[in-house]
Amino acid sequence: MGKGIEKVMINIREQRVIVVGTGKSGIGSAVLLEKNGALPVIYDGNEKTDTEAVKASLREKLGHETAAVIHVGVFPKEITEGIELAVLSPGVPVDADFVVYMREQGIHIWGEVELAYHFAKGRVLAITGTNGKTTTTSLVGQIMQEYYESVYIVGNIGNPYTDAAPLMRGDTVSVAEISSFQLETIEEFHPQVSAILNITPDHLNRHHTMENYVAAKEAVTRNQTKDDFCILNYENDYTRAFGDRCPARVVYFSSGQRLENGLYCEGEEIWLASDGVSQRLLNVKTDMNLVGMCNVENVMAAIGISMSAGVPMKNILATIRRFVAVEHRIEYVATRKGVMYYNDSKATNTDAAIQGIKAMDRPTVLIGGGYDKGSTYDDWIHSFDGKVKKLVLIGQTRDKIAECAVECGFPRENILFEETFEAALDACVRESRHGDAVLLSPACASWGMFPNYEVRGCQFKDYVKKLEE
Ligand code: UMA
Repeated sequence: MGKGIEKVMINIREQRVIVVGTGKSGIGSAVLLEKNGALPVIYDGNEKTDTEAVKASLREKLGHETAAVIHVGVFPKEITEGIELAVLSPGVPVDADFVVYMREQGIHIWGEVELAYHFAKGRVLAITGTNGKTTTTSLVGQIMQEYYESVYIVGNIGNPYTDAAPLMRGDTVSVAEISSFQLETIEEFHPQVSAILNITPDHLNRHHTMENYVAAKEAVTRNQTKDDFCILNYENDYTRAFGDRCPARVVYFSSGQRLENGLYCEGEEIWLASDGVSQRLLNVKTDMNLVGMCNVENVMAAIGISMSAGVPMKNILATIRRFVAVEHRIEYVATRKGVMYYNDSKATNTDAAIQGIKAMDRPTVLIGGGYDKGSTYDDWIHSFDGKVKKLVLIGQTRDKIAECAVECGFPRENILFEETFEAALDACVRESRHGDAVLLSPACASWGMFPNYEVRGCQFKDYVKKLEE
């Protein structure tokens, strides 16, 4: 892996800089700007934004009152006067009217990641892809933390890059989960190692076309050179094809075939091949605590990233053996009376829930249902693949899912409707037998029954842990 890149510093001292959004990224950006002598002019389109709460967050992070000015509601065009730079939160569409207006005024538009990058030090490993980003980022983060001294895990994973940037040193390694939203507003962001895990249709309401979405993902490599690495999935059409155009050195991984060069999984083993000579690395059943082919891919990607970042293979493999699933993502909870319980509460949409059920290798009692986001469930039901012996439904979407399941050929008599989460869990215990799995992977948001998916997952785990051995 090459050295960290020398960056051209921008002069923001005593300059007014617009910050859009008052979520994590907006607060992080405003604090970083103010600490570096700029005067943030914060704008949030939500007229209900609690400006006092925003000021309190800024005060807490700055250690003194903020000098920032906050505007909410309709965009006040007059604030753009004399402004040269605006920093967008990732949730702000780049084609929003006020963003287009700012661009027309000659204002330079950066995302929060680009701003952080200008103040960050050391090397960056950037992980993107439609699915698997968080698990791969967490695993790579742990591998780096166990080998290097100064490591930050930042980005879409929930830790704004701007929060960590001022703490970084020349020898820092940043492991960054980067979304397509964040990649739309980068300019000089230059990871020494990047990874695109997979690309399947997602966020099309924001990006409008698949072409734009793919281009946003590929942008993670925009500033890379042949001194850098890019880890790509050989089994995904988009990422495989991108290998030919990628400006960095490509390391492929494959869950479907033997590669001449790269990482691949054959049977239960992961191998590393170099010019056709393969070295066995680990067994996916006995050396990993993660289940499912999606996680085998995440582990292969993590190996590719970590090797490229200079970590010796024996250290990489030792961390993989210790690593346990990210909480609420196909997380193994416990075995009770021969039944394995898995918490996949994070599966708040059908795509994620498909990964959850695919990861099961035994008859499964599945808990589904929750808040209605207007989703369709056919693809999820089809992915059951004969493994779901009982479907226990809860929440607002119960009837809609049941109707769809029956239309897709799932036997009506194997569907149970429950009023409460507790009743659903009781039903799972009743319906499962030695050798089965019970999986909470609802394909729906938790709202209506829980404040968030974390609470739903924790209640599931508490219940399971109290069951008799
Ligand atoms: N806002 C506007 N105008 C708009 C849109 C939003 O003013 O047109 C304001 C909102 O009123 C709100 C603020 O912007 O006050 C919210 O900004 P945000 O949506 O960018 O949210 P943050 O709290 O800054 O969190 C963001 C990421 N959110 C999104 O990309 C939507 C978080 O990823 C990320 O963890 C965080 O920065 C730190 O980097 C979340 C996410 O859902 C987990 N990501 C998507 C995903 O994973 O699928 C991409």
